Amino acid sequence: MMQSDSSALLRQVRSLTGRPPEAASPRQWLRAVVDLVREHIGEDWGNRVAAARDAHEKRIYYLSMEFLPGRLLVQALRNFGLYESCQRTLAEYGMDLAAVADLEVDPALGNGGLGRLAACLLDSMANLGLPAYGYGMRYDCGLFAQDIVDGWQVERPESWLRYGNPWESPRPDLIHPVAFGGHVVERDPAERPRTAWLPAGEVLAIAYDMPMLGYEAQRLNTLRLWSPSSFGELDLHKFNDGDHFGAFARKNAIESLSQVLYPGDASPAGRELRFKQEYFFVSASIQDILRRFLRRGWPLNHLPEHVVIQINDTHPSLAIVELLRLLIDRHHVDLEHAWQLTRRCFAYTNHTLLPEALETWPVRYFEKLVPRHLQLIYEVNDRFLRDVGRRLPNDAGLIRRISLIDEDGERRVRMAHLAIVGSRRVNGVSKLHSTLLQKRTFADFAALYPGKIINITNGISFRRWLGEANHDLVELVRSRIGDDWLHDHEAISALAPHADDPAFRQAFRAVKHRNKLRLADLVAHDCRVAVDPNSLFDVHIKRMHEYKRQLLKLLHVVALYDRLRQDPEARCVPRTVIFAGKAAPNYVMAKLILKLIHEVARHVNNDPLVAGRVKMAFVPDYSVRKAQIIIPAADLSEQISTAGHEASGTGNMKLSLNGALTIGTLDGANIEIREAVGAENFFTFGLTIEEVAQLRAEGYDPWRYYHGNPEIKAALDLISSGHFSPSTPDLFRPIVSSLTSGGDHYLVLADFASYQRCQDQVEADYTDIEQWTRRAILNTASMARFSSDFAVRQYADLVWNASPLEDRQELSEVVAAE
Ligand code: NBG
Repeated sequence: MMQSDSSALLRQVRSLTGRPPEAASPRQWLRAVVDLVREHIGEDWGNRVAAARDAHEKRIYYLSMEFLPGRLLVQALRNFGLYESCQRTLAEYGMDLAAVADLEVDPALGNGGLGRLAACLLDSMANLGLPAYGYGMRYDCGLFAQDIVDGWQVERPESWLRYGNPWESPRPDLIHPVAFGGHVVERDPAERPRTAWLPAGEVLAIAYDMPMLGYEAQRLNTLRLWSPSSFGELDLHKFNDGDHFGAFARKNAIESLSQVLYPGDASPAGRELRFKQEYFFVSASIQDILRRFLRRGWPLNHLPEHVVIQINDTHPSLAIVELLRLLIDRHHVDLEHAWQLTRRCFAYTNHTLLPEALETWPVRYFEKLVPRHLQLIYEVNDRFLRDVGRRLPNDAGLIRRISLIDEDGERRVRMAHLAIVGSRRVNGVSKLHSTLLQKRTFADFAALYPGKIINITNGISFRRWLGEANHDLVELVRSRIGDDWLHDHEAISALAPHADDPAFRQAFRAVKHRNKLRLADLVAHDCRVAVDPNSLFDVHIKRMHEYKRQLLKLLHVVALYDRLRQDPEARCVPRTVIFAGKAAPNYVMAKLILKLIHEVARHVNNDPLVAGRVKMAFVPDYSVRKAQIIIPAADLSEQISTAGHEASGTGNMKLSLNGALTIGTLDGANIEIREAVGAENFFTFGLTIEEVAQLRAEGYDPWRYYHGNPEIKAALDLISSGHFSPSTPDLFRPIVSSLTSGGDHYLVLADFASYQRCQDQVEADYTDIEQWTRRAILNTASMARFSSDFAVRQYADLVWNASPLEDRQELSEVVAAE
């Protein structure tokens, strides 16, 4: 840092506090350091760089209900080369930069993989010099914070904005009105447009911008989050009449729009609120995209050459209809042409194989809230179905299956169908997932539009998931192969030969050990459990869901516990099992499983018969921050979903990159990871997707496994006997029933024996620590194709038709010239 940076920092502190730096609190220092970075970013730095590039360039718009950017400060300081010098300046005032940076809030604006993927892709777009904007919602509370009270999940509002978000720039100058309700009228035939939507009211959307920095700060992109404005929304008459609550009714209604991500959808009001949120954020985004485009004075005909809108799962698919509507109603483009333009702008990524997760919305909501959009959906559907009828006249059920409207029961709009029909490309997120989309979920569409559904396997940012999460490993890797892999993913492969060097292996193990100590501290602090860093760290971290099979892992632990209690002399590799993940607030079974994890942990951790051999911990309130501590410390990565259910997984990639070996089913991206690291460096178990289908078709009977496998029986009996819940012995019966009389939908029992055998192999292999380390290093070295830089290159090539900046030099020259 230049002298000037140090004085700029001190100036920031003084102006923030109005007092000398000695008096500043750590939080004030945090703010000052962020402000220093922001000074470096400069006010419209990103715009200047973008403008300097080819004026005809395409902009990539990434629309997502979720973003999990994680903390930004440390990476930003390193990007600008400010870390060490800030550290020195702070130290002069008795402050520790790491401790100060630790106060940065981790925005919980997402649920899991989908939101984190959005952040990794934005990171890579910035790294590759693609001019991109993320668009999303600025939730006041995001997803809930997870407390654990007596082993139960208790949700609490995540008030991440309590101390403000130092990164964001509010843009009160950038406001778009979002209309709701009312009705549509036909106008005089001579008038254009023929139809007018007379909404009942509107809500103003205000932009809040956050910087997304590329590697070494060469490039800046923007994440723009929308918040509804309730400014001045007070009914003064009511207030003065003494109705102090009623006076705020409208203000409250507006603010509820952005309170939380995924408001509970068990109630009709909750469902409607989600629908409103989706419309609110896409309407503001599309208006903003059009504003930016039209500012250049280009004709709307050229829209698809300059605008590509990637929608992250179906949540934003109303954006398609919103663009169509604005083209027709505001810009007087005729429907046919507007639809052609719209379809060429959009691309859709699907992220799920669970049919119940494919969003549909009752037609009723559209009638009530966005009647003009419904009219347009009908128009589009009509054309689409006529075209289908012409092209495939002999498939009687096809029209019903493929229609944008589901006519069975209450009429609903199928958002995924809308997204497919309204996009130029659709992609799945792993090879298996994309194949299943083509062959199963969207087979009709695949037949209708050959080549439209493609695969782009997910990726992760190496800068975040190795660069920031695992500093010690970065230093070690740098000492051997440099750090080009931070921006050039292929370069990580150069690590492979070092797996054969005993000195390197030893150093690699030492790093892992330090990371395990760091995790042990977190576990001691958060879970009040002491764990042994010399034990095998076995990690299952992801959303709580039955298909992800936390239960399979748990049954394995219960069986092991039982085995050790029966035979205290039995040999076993000391193991620490770590879980983390949130359960959806209405998902009763997932919450009960979470409780069982805690009760099993309580028993296992306190039973002298198993002491020193198995420990369990559930790290509460999983977040990007905690993932960055858990992942680098893992030895074994649990990726054990029932084959055919996990679209991809990205945790699997992060864990491999950090040198954990995977135990996994042939599901999602596991298949490609196994291919990349070599089957010999991956523990494979369980039914394949074909076997799953076959077993289900034959009529799967979990009782056969219960009666046929004494260990399964013993484990389940232990749970249903109330062993883990002595004061409420029946508490966990529903879990056991779901695995037996309930049909065990996710085939936990069917895969148990194979899983257990595989775990025995894990233990045997872990005793040969040299070989294990070698395999761990090969995992790290084989991850090139799972870099989000690689994924973004594929999006650019196959979907966006946009070119990354190949030559970093070129960009620095542009920056310097500006
Ligand atoms: C999730 C899948 C994961 C996948 C991420 C990112 C949703 C709807 N889907 O398997 O379950 O890795 O998306 O693609 O959150």
